[in-house]
Amino acid sequence: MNAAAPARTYPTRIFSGIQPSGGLTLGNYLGALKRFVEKQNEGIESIYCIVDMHAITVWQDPERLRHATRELAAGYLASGIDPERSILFNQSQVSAHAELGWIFNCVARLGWMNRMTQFKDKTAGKNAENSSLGLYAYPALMAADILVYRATHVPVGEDQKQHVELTRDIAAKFNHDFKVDCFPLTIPVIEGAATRVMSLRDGTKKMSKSDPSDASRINMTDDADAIAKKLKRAVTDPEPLPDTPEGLEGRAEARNLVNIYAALAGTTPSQVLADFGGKGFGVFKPALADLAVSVLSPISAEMSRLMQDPAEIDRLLARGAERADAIARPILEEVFDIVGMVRSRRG
Ligand code: AQP
Repeated sequence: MNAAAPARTYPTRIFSGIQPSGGLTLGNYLGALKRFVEKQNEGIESIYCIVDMHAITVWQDPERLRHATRELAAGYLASGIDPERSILFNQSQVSAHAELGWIFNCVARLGWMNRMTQFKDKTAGKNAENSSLGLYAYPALMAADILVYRATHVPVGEDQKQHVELTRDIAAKFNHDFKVDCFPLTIPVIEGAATRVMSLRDGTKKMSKSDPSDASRINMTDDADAIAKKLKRAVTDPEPLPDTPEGLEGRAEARNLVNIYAALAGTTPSQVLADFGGKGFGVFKPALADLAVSVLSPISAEMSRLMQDPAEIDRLLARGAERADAIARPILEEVFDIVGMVRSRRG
């Protein structure tokens, strides 16, 4: 292991995850789930995870966590993830994540972690000293989630870009320190019209499942009435919509609604403005509500159906975990060997 290892080729493999830290939002759907399904349907090997160990970096009621984990699994399935073509499981059932996570805690530098903006955002206005050590170390565990499968691509929303860049730094440092080519430099895949869906109450804040204001987000389980009401009350300005995206400059809330429309319709903001330019929000918001309901209602109906059989969801997750473990374990054993850990039990 001392000489520089020959360059390795890493087959294209996708990994991504979502935290069961509450119900799914439209942001999670457009920024993540919808795109996961597109990747799966392009035939790319895909591993999708319910990152329950990340969720507990902030307090979670155990019963709610169990429910949110199953509901998130239902959300993946209802959105179109096929548990045969993709691997779908919850993180805590594959212990290789935690094991590699510890090794990466020893690779990542404090200076790198101090620059993570999500930690700063999540502790803003609170006593950071009272945050869990897990919340601080979260990006190193996320690097392990990705690299324990040698994933080459991670579809994420804009907010996770910095964490994927840290994953690259950790991979590069590990490869360099041990003079090996063990991990790929994973690429964040941030694409589409809605890589950062904003709060309906404040166009400068990300739509988030843990925002205390339910009016700030559309939940995947909201009914048609709730969706229409939330969009009707969404903060906007009094001006009509412009004819081109350049006219959205300085109009964060208007831009957000146009982006949401474009992502839901599978079109571009330019096309949306070609159709709605010059019209006011009194016309645009009801059209957006109809579109959102037509996309989300079948998914939420399917989620409710799946949630009637939690044992079947648990069975699917266990099967997914077995398949994930079969990929992760040999990679982890290689890492232990590189690091110099004696593994006598392996015979
Ligand atoms: N508002 C968003 N716009 C676009 N993408 C988003 N994602 C989340 N919010 C938006 C993407 O969804 C995936 C899963 O995110 P997560 O649940 O692991 O954590 P998060 O990014 O911290 O999402 P939340 O909803 O804000 O959760 P809480 O409130 O628990 O922190 C990621 O790909 C993310 O980019």
